[in-house]
Parts: sequence; C-alpha cells; structure tokens
Amino acid sequence: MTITPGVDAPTWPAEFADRYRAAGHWRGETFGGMLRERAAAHPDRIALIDPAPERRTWTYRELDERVDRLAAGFAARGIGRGDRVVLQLPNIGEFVEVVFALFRIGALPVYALPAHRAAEIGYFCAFTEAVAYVIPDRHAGFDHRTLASEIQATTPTLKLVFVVGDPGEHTPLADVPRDPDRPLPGPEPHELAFLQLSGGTTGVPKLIPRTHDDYLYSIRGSDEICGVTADTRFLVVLPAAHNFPMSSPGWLGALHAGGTVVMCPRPDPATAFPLVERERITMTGLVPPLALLWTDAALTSGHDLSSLDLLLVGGAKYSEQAARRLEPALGCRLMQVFGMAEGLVCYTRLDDDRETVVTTQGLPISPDDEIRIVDDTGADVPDGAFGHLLTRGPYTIRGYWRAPEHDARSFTEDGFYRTGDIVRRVPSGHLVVEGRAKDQINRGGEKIAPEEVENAVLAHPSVHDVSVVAVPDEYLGERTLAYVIPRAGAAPLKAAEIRRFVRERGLAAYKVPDLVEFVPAFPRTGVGKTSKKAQRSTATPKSIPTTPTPVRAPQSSPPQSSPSESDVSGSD
Ligand code: OOB
Repeated sequence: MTITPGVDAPTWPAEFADRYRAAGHWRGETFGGMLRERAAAHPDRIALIDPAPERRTWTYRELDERVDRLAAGFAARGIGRGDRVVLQLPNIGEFVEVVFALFRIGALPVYALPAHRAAEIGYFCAFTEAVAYVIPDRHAGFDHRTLASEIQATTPTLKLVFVVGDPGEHTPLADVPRDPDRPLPGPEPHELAFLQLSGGTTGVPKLIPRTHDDYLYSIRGSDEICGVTADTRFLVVLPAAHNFPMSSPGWLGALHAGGTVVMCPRPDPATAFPLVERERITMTGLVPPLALLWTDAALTSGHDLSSLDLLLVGGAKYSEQAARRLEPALGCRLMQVFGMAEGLVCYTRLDDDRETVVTTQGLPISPDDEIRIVDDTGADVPDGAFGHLLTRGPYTIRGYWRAPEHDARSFTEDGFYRTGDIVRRVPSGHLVVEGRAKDQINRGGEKIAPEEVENAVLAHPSVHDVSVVAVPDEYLGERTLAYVIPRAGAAPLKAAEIRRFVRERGLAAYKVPDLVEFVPAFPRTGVGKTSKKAQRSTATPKSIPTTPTPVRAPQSSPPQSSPSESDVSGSD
C-alpha cells in the first residue's frame, strides 16, 4: 500500500493515480480554488441562503470574502495545514463558511452529525487529536457548550471551541474573522480535504480520508449525471455533514455548478414545503422514510411544489411500491442513489425508463469504477446472480484514516473496498441492492454499528450479555432490537432502564435500542457463537410496537436477506 505523508492512510498506488490524472478525473483542483473561481466568474449570483430565523443570503463574492476572512482568523489562532477540526453544526450558513475556511487553510473538517453526543464527539476529538471544535450554542434542546467544556477537560489537544450564537465560556465564531494579511499556502490537490465518518460496523466509527482530487471528481460526475447547472436551487434537507447531501450532488455539487444552496433547518414537510415554494427549489435529496413522508404530505399540501424538478432518494433501500408513488405525488422526477461515504456512488440516469428508475439503485458515476460481485469464497458470481459487492476506483478510498487493522478486513489485497452490501447486476448494468452482509443496522438511512450499542449496554452492571439486531419496520426499513441476558442474581431489569443507560453513556439518540427483550440465552451457531441470523428471524411482530409516525406510511417490503448472506463480521 502507498502511504502519502500527511495523508495518514493508504492511498492510490502511483499507476492508478497516473491513470486517473491522464483520464482527466483528477484535475489538480482544490475546493478553496473552486470557490475562488466561481466567485470570479459570477460574483453577484446567490450562492447560499439560510432562511431561518431571518433570511440571510450570500453572493459568491460575499461567500468567498467571508471564507478568506474566517480562514485568516482561524490561522491567526494557530489552526494550520493538516490540523483536525471537529465540526458539529446544523444546517445553517455558517456550516458552509467554516468548511471552506478550513479547506483554504488545508485544515481538515471532521464531520460530526448534530445528533452525536459525548461518546461520539469525545472519541472524534481524542482519536483525531483535534485542535478545535465548532458548535451551535443550543440545538434541538441540547446545550453543546456544556458538552464542549466536558470534552475539553479530557482532551489535551482541544484548545479552541468556536460557538455560533451565545458562546458561554467559549469563543464566538463571529469574533474569529480578520483581514487576511498574507495569502495562505493552502493544500495540494492530492492531499486530504476532510475526514468523513463511516456508517460503521465496529465499536467506534472509522474515519474516511477524502482528497480534494478524488472528491471533486465525484462531484463533477454527480453534477453531470443529475443535470446540475447554475440554475439549480438545491435544498439541504438531510444533515449537511452527511456524504449524500454534501456531494450527491448535494450542496457542494450546487456550488460547483454555480447554483444556489438553501439550508433547510428541519426535514419535515411542514418546514420544507414552504421553503420549496418560496425559494423555488429545483432539487433535493431524501432518505426513504422522508421520501414516504413527503409523498404522503404532498397529496394534501396546499404548497406550490411545481419548481421541484428532481428528487434523489438513497441511503437505504427504497421500496419499489414507494418509488412508484413519488413522481405522481410530488410532480417531479425521481432518481435513486446508492452510495457510501467510502466512495462509490451509483445513480439511476435521467434518461432511464421508469421501470429501471423504480426497481434499481443505478449505475456507478465513473467508467473507471471497477465493480466485482463475488460469492463467500471471493469468486465472481455468474451474470445476474447476487453476491458481495467489491469496488475500486478514482474516488473510492484505499484505506481508513489511521486504522491498519480495519483496512486488512475491509479491503482486498489488490485494493477493492468490501462494501458489505449484497447486490446483483441487471443486464443494463444497473445494480440492485438485495441486502447486507455486514453487521450494521440501517435505521432509515442512519447507520448503526451493533457492536457500539452492545458495548454500551454491556457496561450495565446487571447485564450479562447483549446482542443487537435489526427488526423490519414499515416506516424506517429497520429498527434496533437489543436481546439482553440479565446477570444471575441481579435486580430485575426493565427495558426503559437499558434505554436510559445507553443514552446516559452519551450515545446519539438514534443508537438507543428501539426495543429491548430479556432472554435467558442466545441461539448459537455450530461453532458456539451468537447467531444473529437466528435472532433476526425470531424477532416476532409482538416485539414490534406500532411505529409512531406523523402520517400513515405505506407498506414497504422488509429488507431482504439473500441466500448467500453470511455475516462477514463473524457474528454468525
Ligand atoms: C450513504 O452513505 P453511508 O456511508 O452512510 O452508508 C453507505 C451504506 C451502503 O453501503 C449501503 O449499505 C447503504 O448505506 N445504502 C443503501 C442505499 N444507499 C446507501 N442501501 C440500499 N439502497 C440504497 N439506495 O448512505 C450514501 C452516500 C452517498 C450517497 C447516497 C447515500
């Protein structure tokens, strides 16, 4: 494996890098440079709109200038090239300013989600030796300043906390900008731009190192496939830190094309529909549960959604029945996306026939995306059969950041990423996602590593053992069920106590088990390991209470498991 200094992760061998440059995929551009060019080309176009609480707009010139001033301020406070900065902002204009300011310095944003709490943030700050943490004062009823103080007390590298809003004992972000007195050297295009979080199958999330060259290529490709132009008005509905709303084609795609990005503070139709109407939104991306909600709400909404041209749905399996209902209800075109923060992104195409759009998860972005579909032994399956998806290409990482032991499991010797997804390829080349072989739960697009939740539950003194599995859910696709064996002689346990315990361990709310069942023992495999497969199959409907959803969701097919499913994480 090739390790480039400053990258801290395996990267592409020289012959591949040369090939990707020769093909014109990697063009030697950086994100800082991209914004500069757009600002020079169309300074007065609106780049960014933050509609709440008062509507704020940024032209490309204003955004570029504010980014320069913020970058100069960060640099003056000692943030330098290669430094890590944990970023945990909701969908607000400052998100974009901070990211581009860090890009200009060559410092690396570490993209935390707004839902993350002490366990995740503490880990990101410690593992990445972050020098700074950027937060809102309060968001969704949670005071991020208190969390920041706690983490600072235990993380020696974390010298700076910047707050959007009332800073408390920390530094207001508004005090940071200053006039640039010297040009910043900036990063090289082959260097890292940021660290993205992996969905995760392991006890703690892995970090995904993406370079300017590779990420910009995926964005250019996405723009072309999705028809993003300077007239595109993209609504950021999902958390801006997630790879899907960031780059598929996302807010970076909209800015790359010279379009307009509109931040959406909450994803519900009551918040989003008035914004679609007022800001004449043309494009957005949703996870399947939200697409269901929007589809239903559109039928009775009095809002004018006629500007909406293209809606991308991905992040989890979108049922064919739900896909068929979307276009007529919302009056726009549907595109399915199957992607991963590690790289590979597949889209259905604008000129695909309707059947292909509703029944497949699309084709890879690049002709140089290499796809292998293999059986459990690693041999290629016959055409049309399903198997494990392996991929390698110009925007798929060759290894995680500082995690050689995970790399050995997650990548083949010749550099293919083991996606953990079970797919088949239809004659047109489109992939259909059939299921998953990795020990991961996909809760409406939010990925949960059972091991991370199990570790939290195991810390409870009255718990002898725990196994967390997915149960089908008509709205979210999957929810989490924790099977718990109480410790002999311990006081009787209640499900609510386990849930509270996990929350108090500082895990994000979406990782708290939806259901808890107490059992005397776990089913075992032939070699005596816990059989999650058996546990999944015995999750009975009685253990699945009605999902509290604001509207009645249509019946969607449960995630399929395929005959070749084997648990690559070794839990079966
Ligand atoms: C996106 O990225 P991640 O990193 O949160 O999750 C990746 C995993 C995939 O390996 C697959 O298991 C699942 O999410 N997934 C889908 C899917 N899209 C993602 N499973 C079934 N159908 C789909 N359409 O989720 C992501 C990144 C970029 C664009 C879109 C999604």
